[in-house]
Amino acid sequence: MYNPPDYYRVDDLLTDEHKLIRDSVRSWVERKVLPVVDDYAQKHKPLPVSFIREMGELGALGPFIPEKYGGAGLDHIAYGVIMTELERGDSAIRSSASVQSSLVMYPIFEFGSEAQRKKYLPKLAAGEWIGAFGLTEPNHGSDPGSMKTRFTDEGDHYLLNGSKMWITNAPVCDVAVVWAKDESGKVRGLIVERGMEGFTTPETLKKWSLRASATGELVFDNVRVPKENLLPGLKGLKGPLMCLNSARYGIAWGAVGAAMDCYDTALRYALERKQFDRPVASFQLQQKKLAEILTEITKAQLLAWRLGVLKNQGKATPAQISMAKRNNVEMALKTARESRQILGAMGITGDFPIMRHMMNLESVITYEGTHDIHLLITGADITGIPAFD
Ligand code: TGC
Ligand code: FAD
Repeated sequence: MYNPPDYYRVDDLLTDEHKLIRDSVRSWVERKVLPVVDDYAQKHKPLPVSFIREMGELGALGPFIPEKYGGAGLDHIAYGVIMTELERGDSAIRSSASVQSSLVMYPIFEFGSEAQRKKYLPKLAAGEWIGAFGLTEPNHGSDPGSMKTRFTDEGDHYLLNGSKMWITNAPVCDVAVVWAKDESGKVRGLIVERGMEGFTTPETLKKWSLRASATGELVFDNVRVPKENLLPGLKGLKGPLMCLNSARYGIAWGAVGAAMDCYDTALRYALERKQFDRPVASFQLQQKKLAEILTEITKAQLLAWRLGVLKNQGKATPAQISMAKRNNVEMALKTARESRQILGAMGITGDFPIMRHMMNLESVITYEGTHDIHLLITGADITGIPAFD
């Protein structure tokens, strides 16, 4: 039975409500995701879209959005706890929930009109509609400010042209929040709906990572977007970057879940597996691995929890979020690599989740800002000199 580590009793810092939502998401992941996820990943097939509706029923989509708009009205620690449990299942299911919650519902709530909130948020919260977030382009990843996707004002509608690449949920999305430049070169957010003429979403195949997640492109060929689909609340790159703060925060918690699953698997295996007539866990070299993994998971848990407290108080800075995303994802990737070694050859098979987590985490360390970019954000915060300009 899954026995996630909690060496410093972080559980004691959670409320009964946090624990209730944690238990219900954990139980859903164990019943629905774990029995099938390896098969979907091996076959490079996205998990069923029905899972998104089921996450809606659990209250795992937009948990921090007010109940008035279909959300659960929970705090940011609840959101973090949900992300930990989902990513313990697979980064693919956490990715779907991250995008829906932080990158689609959040901007519609934060920058949308009242009519947009009422039209989209309840359906997205219920998982009836699936959302995607289009910022990255084929030639503009770390530097989204140089994007080429543009729209022009045609009087009674906008005309959108360009393309986005590496977009989670793209092939299955009903709506996409798309970032594009207006005629004055300002970045604006547009809500594009499936079915609009000229809008297509080809799937990206041949991935060795996030194989159970639907990734694709968003292609806009003279798409007529109704004027009421422009997000009125904010102009400039700050808008999409604010969404990233919310998603990166969730990943800082999510990565801990993937690491806990690897650690729990490796510890149980090391205690059962015998070589030289002794459990593998009795060898000092393996104890060193386990002890160091547990230390790093504990530090990452505390970092995520403290960031959650700051976020609840409205005090978490983008640079603090970058530090936690960067640290915790690297911790999870290193944990997966070390845990995999503890299992020897068995570690490379789909009978255990470690290799799948390891491959997924190669995407997680790249998306939502690469490992390098987050270091540069910390560097800029310390020195006041942005190295990426
Ligand atoms: P820069 O000039 O620094 O900033 C432009 C304006 O934005 C403000 N700002 C922020 N505001 C809120 N939150 C943040 N994190 C912010 N960072 C910057 C800034 O103050 C400025 O405001 P103003 O009022 O002066 O206009 O922008 P830059 O062009 O120099 O770029 C900075 C940089 C490199 C840090 C940024 O562009 C960056 O973060 N690049 C990484 C791109 C990225 O993370 N892409 C993610 C795409 S989405 C994704 O990967 C989803 S995966 C989902 C999943 O499956 O889970
Ligand atoms: P590049 O920006 O080309 O970077 C290449 C290398 O150069 C990296 O190592 C980078 O760290 C380094 N580099 C770049 N600039 C600098 C610099 N100034 N100094 C030092 N080193 C630098 N995007 C979305 O908009 N929506 C999504 O839903 C989404 N989902 C994704 C799902 C998956 C599975 C993946 C893999 C990506 C997804 N992305 C999404 C895109 C992701 O955000 C980008 O891949 C990421 O921001 C990096 O951009 P890039 O791949 O173009 O790399």
